[in-house]
Amino acid sequence: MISTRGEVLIRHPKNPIITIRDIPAPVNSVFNSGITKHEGKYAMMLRIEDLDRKQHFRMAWSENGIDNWRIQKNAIEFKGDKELRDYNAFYYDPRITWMPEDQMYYINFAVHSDRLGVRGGQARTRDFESFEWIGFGTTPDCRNCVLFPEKIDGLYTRLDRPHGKDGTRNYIWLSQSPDLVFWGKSRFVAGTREHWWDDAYVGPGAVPIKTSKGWLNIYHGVYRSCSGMIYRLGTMMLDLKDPSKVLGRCGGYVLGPRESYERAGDVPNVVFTSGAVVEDSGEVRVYYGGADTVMCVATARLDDLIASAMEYPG
Ligand code: M1P
Repeated sequence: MISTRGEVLIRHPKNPIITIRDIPAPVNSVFNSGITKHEGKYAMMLRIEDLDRKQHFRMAWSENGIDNWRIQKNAIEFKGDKELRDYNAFYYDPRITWMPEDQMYYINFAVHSDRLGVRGGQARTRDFESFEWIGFGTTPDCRNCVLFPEKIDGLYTRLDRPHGKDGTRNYIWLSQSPDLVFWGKSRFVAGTREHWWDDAYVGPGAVPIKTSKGWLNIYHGVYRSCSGMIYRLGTMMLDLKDPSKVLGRCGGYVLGPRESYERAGDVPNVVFTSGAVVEDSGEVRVYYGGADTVMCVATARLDDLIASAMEYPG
């Protein structure tokens, strides 16, 4: 195994924890899946790419969040999804936010139409048995929408990542809504850093984690190398009352592609997170896709992630 010295996140020795061999159907890949805990079990919403390159979501359940995943046979269907179907799109990168005040899990995901562009899709569930389409939360082109787990100033609040038609200005923004229908109060949060590991794109990753120092945002940053993009994970700390304000940001990345399952796959050199679980012990498990092909997990102490996010002042 290659040394992880210098990275805050430590890979689990059982990585990759889910591959296509675990899926009870012929599929191309399983990666960038959402994660939460429900009734004491780890609930993962798998992003699966089929052999024809269509995508679907499926639930997977595990007692320990590492192995023995029970994978649902059928693709998730969203009730009332005519608007989604009419968009003639494929969808991907689900993020799951538990919102205690609504007693509801919200699911944010990217909805991509070749003709019209990519938008933020929104759905909800209470039990992971029936799912309801809420509606689009953005116009094109915007993805990587992640809902905070509580309202801020009485408003639903999300991070997202609009981008220019030419693939530029891939920056993290924040928007708020009274009802998940009307979104506004949009503010810039953080951009790329020239000549750093996150110099080409940045995008929100896991659902923000509330800490004593602020909202911990585990994000992905992309470096444009001579032989293609390299996707890595970093941390930043956002103000609790106004999360558009960056209090701190990591210097070095906290996880980058090093192992073969991160280096080789459909898209090489990618680690990409759509969710993390904070354990009572103070450990954070960051679930991530490797090379757009497999699912993996890496862990760190919450305190160490907080320290990394405060390395440079915002
Ligand atoms: O192929 C790498 C990643 O490319 C996209 O990332 P971003 O949203 O930053 O442009 C997404 O399609 C993501 O799923 C994928 O892992």
